[in-house]
Amino acid sequence: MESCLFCKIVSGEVPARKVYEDDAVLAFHDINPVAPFHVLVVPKVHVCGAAEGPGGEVWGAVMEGAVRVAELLGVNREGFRLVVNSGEQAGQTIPHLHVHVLAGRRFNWPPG
Ligand code: IU
Repeated sequence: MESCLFCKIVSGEVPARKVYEDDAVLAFHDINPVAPFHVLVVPKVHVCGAAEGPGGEVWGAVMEGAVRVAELLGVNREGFRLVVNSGEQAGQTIPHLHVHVLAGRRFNWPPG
């Protein structure tokens, strides 16, 4: 999708600090990290968000990518949090599906 920021990062038009890439997903450091490790995993195809019903193939790819990122960051044993914000009330600001991989500190529950 031409106007989508994350599509532009996927295509290379907008630079990002890449962590992991495969045929289906790209993972890159969040520009405004809220934890010592904060990486976004996005599907290469444009999907607006979870509410669109991405389907098992896309979900599988982004969640497997997220776990792969945790392994690559070396935080898979100590613990990490995966977050998907869906819609304005939940805090979604970029309308391209993304999983936040957060790690490196203790997280509260319930989230704010
Ligand atoms: P959200 O769940 O839609 O709120 O997450 C969007 C994230 O995208 C948020 O954490 C931003 O810091 C991040 N981000 C980015 O990494 N690069 C950018 O150029 C922009 C936002 I704009």
